[in-house]
Amino acid sequence: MKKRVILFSLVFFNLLQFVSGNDGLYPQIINIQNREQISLNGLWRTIVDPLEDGYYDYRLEPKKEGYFKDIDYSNNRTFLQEYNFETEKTLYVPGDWNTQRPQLYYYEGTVWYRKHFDYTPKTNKRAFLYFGAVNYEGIVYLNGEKIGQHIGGFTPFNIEVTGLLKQGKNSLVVKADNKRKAEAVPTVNTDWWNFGGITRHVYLVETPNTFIRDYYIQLDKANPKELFGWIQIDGAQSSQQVNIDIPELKINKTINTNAQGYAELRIPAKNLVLWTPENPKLYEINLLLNGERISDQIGFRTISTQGTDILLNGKKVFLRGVCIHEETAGNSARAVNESDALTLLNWAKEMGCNFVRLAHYPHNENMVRAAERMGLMVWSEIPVYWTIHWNNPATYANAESQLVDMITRDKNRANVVIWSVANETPLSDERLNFLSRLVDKTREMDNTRLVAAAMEKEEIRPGVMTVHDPLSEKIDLISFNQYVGWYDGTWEKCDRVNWQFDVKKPVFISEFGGGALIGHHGDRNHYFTEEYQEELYIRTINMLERIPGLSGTTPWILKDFRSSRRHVPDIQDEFNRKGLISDKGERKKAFYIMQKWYFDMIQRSK
Ligand code: GCB
Repeated sequence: MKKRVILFSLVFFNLLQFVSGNDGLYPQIINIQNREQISLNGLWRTIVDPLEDGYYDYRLEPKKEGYFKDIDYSNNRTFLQEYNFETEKTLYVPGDWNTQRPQLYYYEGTVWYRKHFDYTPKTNKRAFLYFGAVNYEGIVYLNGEKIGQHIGGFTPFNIEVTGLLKQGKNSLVVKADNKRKAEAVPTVNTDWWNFGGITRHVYLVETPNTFIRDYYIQLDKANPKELFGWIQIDGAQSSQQVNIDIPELKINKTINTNAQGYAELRIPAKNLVLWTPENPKLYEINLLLNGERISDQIGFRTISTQGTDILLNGKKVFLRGVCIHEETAGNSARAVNESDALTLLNWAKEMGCNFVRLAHYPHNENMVRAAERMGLMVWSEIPVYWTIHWNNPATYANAESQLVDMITRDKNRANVVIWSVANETPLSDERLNFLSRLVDKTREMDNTRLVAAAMEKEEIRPGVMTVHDPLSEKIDLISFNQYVGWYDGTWEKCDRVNWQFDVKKPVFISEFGGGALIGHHGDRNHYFTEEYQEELYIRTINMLERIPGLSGTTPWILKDFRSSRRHVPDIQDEFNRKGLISDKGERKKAFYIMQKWYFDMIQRSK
């Protein structure tokens, strides 16, 4: 990259931050788990503040003083203090507040979180606060001063705090606010629970003054015998040497960064074992700068399309998938840990999957990394969901900033094969313009993967379905959601429907299915019985097998999940019941239908 381009990207980063509502953030530092870090997870004191009172304390001058000052007057009996973190209730971080405290189950608004921690500033070290995610808006205060603000509930952010941390006790306050807003991404209406809080891990990360902040190491699609990419170091005033070491491949190469800390790399790689679902091979990669090492596990593969086929490493592959929300098995809270990820992903494996659609927002890094080790390919998505404000430049900047953060975090993961820019967005010129810009941005950042969106189907004549969406010209798949037999007729309609497509691209059904309450048995014509759902899956699969160019499917959805639009008492009880597995982990009858279909496919391909 030339100097001008680098300057442009920095200006662009700041501009994007500003328009999207972000403030004070530092460009993302990737691979956080393999850096020196101090955990700030655990119990935080919390003040629930529906009236947004905490912005100022009326007893103090100037008026801008507020809860974030974290002042403790409890020893001063003559001062009337109307808040006190010290004696407040706690919430666990990472986690949502809705499932931790019954009074907060429906709460949408502000909670002030406070953590004290000890620190000893070190010379020759820089320090950054890292938040895996705060839903939806996080405003961060250190020792009483605002240091940053982030918008978007599912992407990481960091703030440099070198020189701001004190010797001894430090006070960290986060105002987490999950109020829904019309112009936000997502907008006010979704079909998942609006879990609030500091929902992902928080760390204090220490780095050398000059450190490797970001890197991209992939297999070249055009020449799969070569690794290519770049390294971005941070804090250097002059050119530096970075050593790349991949012991198993006997690769050891030193490259020089330019004055902006950037270096491109291109390395021939012989005898590479490619990453596949059957053999999810990862290589240890060590990057060395001034004796400091950062390590990662990276796999290499290519993903492409040819006509109506999807090719993994040049070979046709059918994406046997399932959609997943980021919710724990058992109590349906926001999933955060690796063990949560392993339970969900093992269920997907049990069903015969080689692929998961992580709906409808970027899931936590544990999920993507665990899937990579288990041989599950991933569709990763931003929450551009249903009808958002297509004409609002701030809404666009917000969506783009979430996209950029998602790609930045996960661009080295071999299993991520599809970036998705949207879900079920009704057609209009403004929407096409908005989504096309997101597609272009995706390709500009990463041209090694496929780009998709979950589009919508159309019935052009009775029984003839297609997708007539100009977006299908821009993206790599004809990917769409369809609910024939649930929202569109009953299951017998599946027998009468045929599909045709004008565009010759791989067809991918990103959602289908219907609801059933576990243990609710009865006539297969009755909604919400396991028998209805089972019959719907049998008929849907017959219909899918008649689709020309079908290259993958992700039924909706692996597990029942919380949704405040699902009100039928004793059936839904605020759960979307389209899970193939109940919220308590019991397999429904339809689970075994999908499992058989996928395992038969595996057998046939042998
Ligand atoms: C959809 C949405 C998904 C919903 C699902 C449903 O089309 O993409 O978020 O949960 O339908 O159950 O209605």
